Amino acid sequence: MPKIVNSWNDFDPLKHAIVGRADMSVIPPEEPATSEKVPVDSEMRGMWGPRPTETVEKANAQLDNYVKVLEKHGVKVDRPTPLQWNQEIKTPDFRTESGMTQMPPRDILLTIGNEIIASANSFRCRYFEYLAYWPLMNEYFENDPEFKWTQAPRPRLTDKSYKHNYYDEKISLEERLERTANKDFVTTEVEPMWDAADVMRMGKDLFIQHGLTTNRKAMEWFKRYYPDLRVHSVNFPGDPYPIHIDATFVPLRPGLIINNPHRPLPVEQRKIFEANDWQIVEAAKPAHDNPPPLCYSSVWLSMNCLVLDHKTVIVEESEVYQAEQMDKLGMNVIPVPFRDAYAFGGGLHCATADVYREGSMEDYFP
Ligand code: DAV
Repeated sequence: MPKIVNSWNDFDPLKHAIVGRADMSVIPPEEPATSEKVPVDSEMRGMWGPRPTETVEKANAQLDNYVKVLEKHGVKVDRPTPLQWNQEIKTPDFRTESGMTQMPPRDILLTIGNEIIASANSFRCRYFEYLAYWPLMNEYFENDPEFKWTQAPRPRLTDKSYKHNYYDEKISLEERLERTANKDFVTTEVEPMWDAADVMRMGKDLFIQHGLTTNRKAMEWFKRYYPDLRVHSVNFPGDPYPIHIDATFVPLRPGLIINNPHRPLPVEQRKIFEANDWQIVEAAKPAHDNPPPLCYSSVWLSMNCLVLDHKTVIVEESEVYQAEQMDKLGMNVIPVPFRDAYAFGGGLHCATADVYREGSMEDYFP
């Protein structure tokens, strides 16, 4: 039987991926984790409910087009099975009014070698999001005898998992940045919590962002679960809402990373890259001053690109500065329109999860 699942990084030749769907997406009500995340001046504060049908249709049209582009470039694409998210989510420990989406598989599924781990997300509304991927996981399980189908320990997400009154409408941007610098986030350390999009895979090394969606106990969990890998906790003090590493620190090929200039990796944490002759380049500025309507993410989705191989990258069509920089860095750029999908959970990288990339576990930082 064939090997279906294999991926050790974000740049080796991509052959098989999952692309999300926007169907039945809901703007979730505030909860201890998300109220901390929605910026005070965001139009989304206090608003929740099913996303307007027209926006879902537009997002799906761009997602479907993205799938066609990937297929044209030799990538097999699978899609999740949407669930009705506009219903109460309830466990013995908490209840919340609704779920969210199955648009960004990158937040939920972490592929490491022949294993796909479903994450331990800190948002209550995302508690059952993994179910949208279970039909695919089962299919891989039935057809690839080496595939390891894994679920990380489920967090309980009781009130003890969050700091209360952490957030207060009056808090200034300076205070937020100070908290980020002090690694003081809304989540507590009572249990491991992590989003898969906080993990940057680099062969033998995992660089994991400590921020609003991933805590220190998660780092400890990764260390024990993968004793043969090296786990590095990274943080980006310039980001007042540090959530997910893929609009902040994005590898393009072995030896080259683009870094959000507003969120530079601290000097101390650069050493491992410098010692191994990796280049960290400041990413080009975004082409837009604001994210599209009803979008959680920042304009830095400009750098949330999908690398198809060491020379080829997909960049959002309107992100002309990022495309130009990629070109200068020696990458062939494939432009794909995607802004209508941003509001559903992110950009071109967020919207995918790796199933198969060529290559094996390399040690890039010996
Ligand atoms: O800059 O808003 C978005 C990352 C989504 N996965 C940002 C981070």
